[in-house]
Amino acid sequence: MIDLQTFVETKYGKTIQESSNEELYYALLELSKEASSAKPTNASKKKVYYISAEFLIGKLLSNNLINLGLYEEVKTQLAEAGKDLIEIESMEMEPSLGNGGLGRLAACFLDSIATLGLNGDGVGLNYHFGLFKQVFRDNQQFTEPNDWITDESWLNRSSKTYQVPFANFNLTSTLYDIDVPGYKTETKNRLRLFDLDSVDASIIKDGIDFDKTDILKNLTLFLYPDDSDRQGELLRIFQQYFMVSNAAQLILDEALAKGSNLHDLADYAVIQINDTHPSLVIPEMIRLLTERGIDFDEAVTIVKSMMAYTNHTILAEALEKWPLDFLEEVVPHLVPIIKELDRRIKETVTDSTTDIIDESGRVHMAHMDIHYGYSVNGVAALHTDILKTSELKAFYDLYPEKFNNKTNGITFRRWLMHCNPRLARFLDEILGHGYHHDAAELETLLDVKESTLVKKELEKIKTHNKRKLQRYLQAHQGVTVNPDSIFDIQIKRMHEYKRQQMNALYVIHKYLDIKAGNIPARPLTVFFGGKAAPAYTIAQDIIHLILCLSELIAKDPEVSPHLQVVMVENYNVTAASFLIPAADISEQISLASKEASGTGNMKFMLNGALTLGTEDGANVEIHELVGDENIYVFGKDSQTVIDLYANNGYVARDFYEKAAIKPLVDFIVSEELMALGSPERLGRLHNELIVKDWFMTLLDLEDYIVVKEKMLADYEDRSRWLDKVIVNIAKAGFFSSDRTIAQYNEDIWKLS
Ligand code: 26V
Repeated sequence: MIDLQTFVETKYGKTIQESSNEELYYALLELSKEASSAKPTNASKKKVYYISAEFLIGKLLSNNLINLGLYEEVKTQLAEAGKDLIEIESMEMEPSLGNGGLGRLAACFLDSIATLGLNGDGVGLNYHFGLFKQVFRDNQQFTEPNDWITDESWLNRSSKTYQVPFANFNLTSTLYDIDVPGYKTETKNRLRLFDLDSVDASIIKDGIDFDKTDILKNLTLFLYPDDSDRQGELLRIFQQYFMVSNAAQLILDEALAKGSNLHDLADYAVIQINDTHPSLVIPEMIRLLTERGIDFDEAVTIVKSMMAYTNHTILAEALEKWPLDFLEEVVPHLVPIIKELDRRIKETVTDSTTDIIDESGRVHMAHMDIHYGYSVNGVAALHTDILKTSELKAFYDLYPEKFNNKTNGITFRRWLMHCNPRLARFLDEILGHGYHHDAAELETLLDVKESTLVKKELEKIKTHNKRKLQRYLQAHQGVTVNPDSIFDIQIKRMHEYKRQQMNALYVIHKYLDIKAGNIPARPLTVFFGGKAAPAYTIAQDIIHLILCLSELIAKDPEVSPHLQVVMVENYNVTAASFLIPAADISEQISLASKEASGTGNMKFMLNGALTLGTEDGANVEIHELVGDENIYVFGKDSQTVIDLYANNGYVARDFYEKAAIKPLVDFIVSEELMALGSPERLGRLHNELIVKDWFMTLLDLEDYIVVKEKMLADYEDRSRWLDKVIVNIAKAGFFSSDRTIAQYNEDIWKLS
């Protein structure tokens, strides 16, 4: 039992009531840190190191209080003094140590690894300004540094430092730890973030620009600094090597301390390589082992038995290939090792498409991972199938035994208990607490499917969450939304394959329909949220279109009572935790075959939204679980899309010429929109959709509109809609990251 009153009085010499929200935040930060630092770390022999460029952890206060078992007490004691935990948590800065799904998955996994009592740490970098902060001006995205590190924070500076050798200098790292307490567990794990003391924010000019050559000052400033030029690419290599050299040294240290003789290193450590950003850990570990007296052949054997690789995307742009001469310039000591690893493959494998170093001298990081790791996994059933039969077929033919699927998951601590406490409490009332530790038990909700009382309560909870989102948006963006409207939400990184532009074309359809006198049964609010990479012009153009549509509609008194478009500024984990519980419609409309899994789709389902989606990624598994009745599926399937790419079979213009499509696309360059926006941006997007449309927006547009209209009509039968909601919540248990992590452990890590 904690006594918050005494704690606050000792710290500030005043009562809870007299303290400001900021003071209370810092008191709770200290209290939570004390509670987790009192927990021992897991002492078992073998440990997993989840190395990742991203950990999108979000604010930690509520989550840590939940996991430490302090949440209810703290909330009650604050409420007794007239204070609100949500407002107190709003004082916390959100770390932006990630970009999207890959980073958020890593954060969910850390929570589940700790909760299952497994021995495992995350290892990454402590970017001082993370990914950029997004601001909107003139209906466009601008980028600013996200200054998230405050004097007091979750970071604990440790005394560990390592020397990291580069071509022209050595760097000395500093290690920061963030404790990761599991949900009601005895032990804790940690997120280990390496940093460099000499990094200097004063070199940042004009938004997020800085001197890319000044490595001592820039190394850990930003996640994914612009790599559209040579200096930018070199900086990425500096960052990646700094991350993995530190990680490898830490792993060796910890194994030695536990009694490893290095020959048996694989009994002490397994490394999960999260996408290709950490792939240099393979040659680096070989280098460090040989430096410590292990001969090269044995070092290769050891490394081969401890590296496991996860692929998170089949998009060519994200499959990293570093020119050998770039590596020569930054980390020359790794080059002979990489060349030897490549030589050994070329000696035994005739298929040159699996080479590590290709004819143009580029090093394919994923190829190195697959040849020199013992496990390769995809992140949803369809994605793993596509890897085996298409993208990585040559590798699957070589090593079928290495390939396995691990369908992604989400932590229910954050994505139910924290973000939707009303729903969590209601589920506790009708189901008990069993599902907290075994999410599959959610399925017993099906027993009360017919209950009108349950439906009424779910309806009430949804309205409550819509109001909560309404207040959040009012406070943060000055936007007023209508909680009596249908909330239709698409939140994710901006990318053509995710097809936010298709949703925008739907908005145009709806706008024109209302203008033509077809008034919808109920108002619709379409929410978007997502950042566009600064060098990705078309993604910025799509944001521009959405913002222009938002303004056009808001200013049109004929349309605005029935339709609203909201582009949420600086979409992040905090915004997601307000948006997801308020959603009626979950937009998962990627071009089939392109979204490896998606995890937002799982969060929406758990929070009682229905999916409007293509047969892509984990949508396929959601569809299988809930059945045809309880999901809205449209569009061409992945095989059709793969064949279209193979045969060059898609011609955007043929679709554009259709009577139902042309007016929608042409509206992008209509007088109305051009008056609000940039003719250059709108014109470029319009042209792109007609002459290229690489991600086949127009292919599925008509089907999308038909199915979305059906969905909106179905919404009006509240009882049947709520039947579907119940099935979705009940079946969401499969997507708990506790299940995913149990499978990683069972099949790959094999920790005790
Ligand atoms: C993307 C970008 C784009 C901006 C510039 C830098 C950069 C670096 C890497 C990437 C690759 C991101 C890979 C990724 O986030 N994949 C997502 O992983 C999720 C978790 O497995 C999965 O649910 C999503 O479908 C997949 O897109």
